[in-house]
Amino acid sequence: MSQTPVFPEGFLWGAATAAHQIEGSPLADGAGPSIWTRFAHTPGMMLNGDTGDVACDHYNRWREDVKLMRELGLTAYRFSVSWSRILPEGTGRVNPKGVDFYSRLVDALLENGIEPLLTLYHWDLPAALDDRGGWLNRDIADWFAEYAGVMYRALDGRVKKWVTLNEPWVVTDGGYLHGALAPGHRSRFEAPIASHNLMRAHGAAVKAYRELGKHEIGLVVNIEPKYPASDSAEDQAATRRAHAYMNEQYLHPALLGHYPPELKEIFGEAWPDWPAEDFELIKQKLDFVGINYYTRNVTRAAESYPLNAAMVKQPLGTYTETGWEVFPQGLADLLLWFKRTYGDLPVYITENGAAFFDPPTADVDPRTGARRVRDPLRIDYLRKHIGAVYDAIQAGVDVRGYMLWSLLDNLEWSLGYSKRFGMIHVNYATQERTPKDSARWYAEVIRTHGRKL
Ligand code: LGS
Repeated sequence: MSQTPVFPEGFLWGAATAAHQIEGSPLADGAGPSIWTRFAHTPGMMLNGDTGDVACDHYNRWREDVKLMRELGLTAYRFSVSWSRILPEGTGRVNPKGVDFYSRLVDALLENGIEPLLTLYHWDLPAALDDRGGWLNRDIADWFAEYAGVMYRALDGRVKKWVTLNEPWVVTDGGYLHGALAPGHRSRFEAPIASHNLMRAHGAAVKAYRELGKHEIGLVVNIEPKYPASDSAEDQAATRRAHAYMNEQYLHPALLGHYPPELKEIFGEAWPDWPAEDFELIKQKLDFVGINYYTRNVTRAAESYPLNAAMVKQPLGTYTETGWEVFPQGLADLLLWFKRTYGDLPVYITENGAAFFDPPTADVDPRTGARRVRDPLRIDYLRKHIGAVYDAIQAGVDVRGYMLWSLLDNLEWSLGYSKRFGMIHVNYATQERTPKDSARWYAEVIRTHGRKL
């Protein structure tokens, strides 16, 4: 990035969260349990035994949180709906109090000039549906479309940007292949089935949207560029597998109507021959794609399950507290790859951000008396990544917005509260919120529409 950036008019500046990570009160007002509530209460699954029972207490403090968003000048907010608040058993009976919670939230956002981006599925499947096979049951495409339809009827018009699934790759890789995330399965045979049903559910929800909704709908994927560690044939092949597995496994069927051939190579006999008509359901016209970007991956051949590839740590690299390399150029590379491969579809950066070790308590600025959390590494990370987004826009990629992960420090899934991604610090003992220096910096970026990066 060389000159003063001028972001496109209407470019959205936002922040992202997910229901289970911030709301707390998972069973309030008639909600049913989700697989994450169940998983978190299974001994040994969560770091430090943390659970989402309270989280950021956003379920009770959402008004305060919307006020904070307004103070920072956000023009968009990406959040997710918890399916089991809406349909406690996953299908059938609708719980009006669950719908009301999100309806009030959306009204408050609109009153404050903040555009809602609503994610229908950010990993918290109703436990009742897991009992019926969850993502392994083909019927889940209908279950998901039913739930989506309830939300479209309740909120379409007020919500104009809908997301079907957040990161199907993580749902499958973490939930069905490696087992570190709910529902905690570890099966090479289940993973392809879960993936395929996620995509069928995505297709069914988009189809239902075309009947019931009038605005925009898309899919959010987590993708990262894979660079070969050397030019050896083995490393090149390993990189190709890793790329197909993470970057093409979901975008290819959704946008091109077929899987990349490498998946058969990776899963072998566990990769079924799918019915051709499934791809008609999966490949629906999308209005945008959301990209979550955190890091890159330098890849070498290695014995590993199931990819036979490994990440090569960069001796000169900078790493975040979660051990992910800071590599802003990767975001620009990725966006250009996306355009080359899938064409000129509008893109939102639906997540980008980092966990760093922030000072544990907010200190007081002696000059102003205001509480402060100094997080210069996060500011540096954000500045460089927003700069990379700008570079991609200059190179012709149609990027329409940037959502910072995350608005608040929150429950980082099985890592519990140990990792803080927020631009707003949360004191979990008192629930006090303190905007970090990065939040003040981001507010200035928004105020100047990115001119002051
Ligand atoms: O909190 C999650 C964030 C944090 O980092 C959010 O709910 C998810 O949607 C998303 O997966 N999130 C996330 N992803 C970073 C994945 C980077 C993986 C790099 C692995 C390298 C060893």
